[in-house]
Amino acid sequence: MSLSKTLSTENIFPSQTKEMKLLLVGLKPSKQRDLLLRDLSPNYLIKIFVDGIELVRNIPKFKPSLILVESDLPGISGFQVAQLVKGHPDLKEIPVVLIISQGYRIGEFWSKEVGVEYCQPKPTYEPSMLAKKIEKLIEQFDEKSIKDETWSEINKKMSGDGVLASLSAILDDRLLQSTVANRIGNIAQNTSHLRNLQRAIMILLKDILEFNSGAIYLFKANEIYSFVEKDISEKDKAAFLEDVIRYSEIYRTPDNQIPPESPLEVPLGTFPIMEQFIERAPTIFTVPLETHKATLGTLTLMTFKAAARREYYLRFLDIIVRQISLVLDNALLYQEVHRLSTVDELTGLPNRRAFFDIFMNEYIRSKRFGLPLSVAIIDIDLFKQVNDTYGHLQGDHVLAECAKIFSKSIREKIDIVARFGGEEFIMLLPQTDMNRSRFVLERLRKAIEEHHFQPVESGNSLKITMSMGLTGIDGKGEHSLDEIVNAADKALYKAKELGRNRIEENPLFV
Ligand code: GH3
Ligand code: MG
Ligand code: MG
Repeated sequence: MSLSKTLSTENIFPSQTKEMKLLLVGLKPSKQRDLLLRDLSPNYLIKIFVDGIELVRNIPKFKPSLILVESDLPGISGFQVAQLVKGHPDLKEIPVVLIISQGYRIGEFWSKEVGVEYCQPKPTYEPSMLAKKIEKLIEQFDEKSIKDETWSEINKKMSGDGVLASLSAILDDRLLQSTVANRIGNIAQNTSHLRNLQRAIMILLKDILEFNSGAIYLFKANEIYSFVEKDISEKDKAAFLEDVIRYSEIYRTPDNQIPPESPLEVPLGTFPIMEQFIERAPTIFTVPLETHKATLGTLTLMTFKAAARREYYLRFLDIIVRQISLVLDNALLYQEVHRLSTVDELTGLPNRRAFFDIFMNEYIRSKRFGLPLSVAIIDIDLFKQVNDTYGHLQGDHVLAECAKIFSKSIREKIDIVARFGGEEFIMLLPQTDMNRSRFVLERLRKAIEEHHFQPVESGNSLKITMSMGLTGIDGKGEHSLDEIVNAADKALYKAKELGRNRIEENPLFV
């Protein structure tokens, strides 16, 4: 380091002009500045500006290797200088060092947000240390990363009022981003239900962008949630969904492989017709919904507007997809946790807890409308022998297969079969009297009796039977849920006593 006391910004080694790197400095006069520049001037060309706008305008002219500014500058502040540089796709690699005049904590926070490489508090920074840090940053920066033709383009944009126009565009983006983030945050706070969340997101998007159809495709759920305009024909809608799938494929990663079946389409609703478009040539935008862990799926918007402003849509989508991904990821997680707490893992049937929730609702309904309701407990006969003979794994397999047979034989969305524990199942038949229930159970008993359960490994298939205890209420008396379950259990006990593979009844009315 030179001990030279010169503070000249002129080159003191004329022979090295060509190789010397240049610093743009926006620091107001002070003793510290003089000390800092004394350390730097032997090795670098230094151009000083005391006005932020002037400094930015001169970036393309001097092609600096580093920009050193203080936050409190006339024209535009050092923060804004930093935002302009760091928010510019071609300039953002140029290192920026910020000297913060006041409020260092918040200043440091903003510096990091903006992407400033290094910041120091004005009152206390150590000039020689800062000089060393600056040298290091300059060393790391590769000037060749910005091409000559890029510089001349930047020059055009930054002349005249270009600086302020660029700055206000950046600030507008930031404001829009945080406003939309805030709105999405509010939506997420009000609902964790996936479908409601997606509907709210679509409505918000519709407030901001013009589009005719929109879809959120979640890979894991294998569902497409779509919102279409009222006058969109079935044919156009089908074509749109096809496009959603086609364009989404490129965003699939190995951990969300192409599912065997096509995704389920869940309509979220319709938009009112905004405009009658004459030209029906759609523009489609598909962007990935990503978190740091994975690609959750995609967001697709389709617009019939002939002159869809591509740049505008893409920039806007880029701004908001992160927030959307974040809240969807949370909702998916919530849904999964909820599912795990209500579903029996082995059989995929509702567990005991989930069963009692449904049972309670159905009981209340039965009482209110005076409707019958039946409950049956179903127990595999001599299941211990299955485990003992074929192993526990085979036992598990039989349980899972039983669940499939049950699900096939009951009335979908009306009757409920749950795993009650071990090798016991419980069935709820709402609005069903015992005559009808007996018929359903008998059919089930037969189906099980006739079924050949496949071996997990090799060997012969095996057969099992089931005993069932049935009870029912007529919706007129007063019962507790436990009382109803106990009545069914008693009937089951009787069925076992009387030789198994049979149905016994124990109604709770006369
Ligand atoms: P019964 O006809 O009197 O019901 O005879 P059982 O052998 O079925 O009845 P028991 O209560 O003596 O035995 C039930 C067996 O079910 C014992 C237990 O190992 C087995 N079991 C319970 N849950 C599971 C499970 O999740 N997987 C497997 N493989 N076996 C289970
Ligand atoms: Mg049992
Ligand atoms: Mg048993």
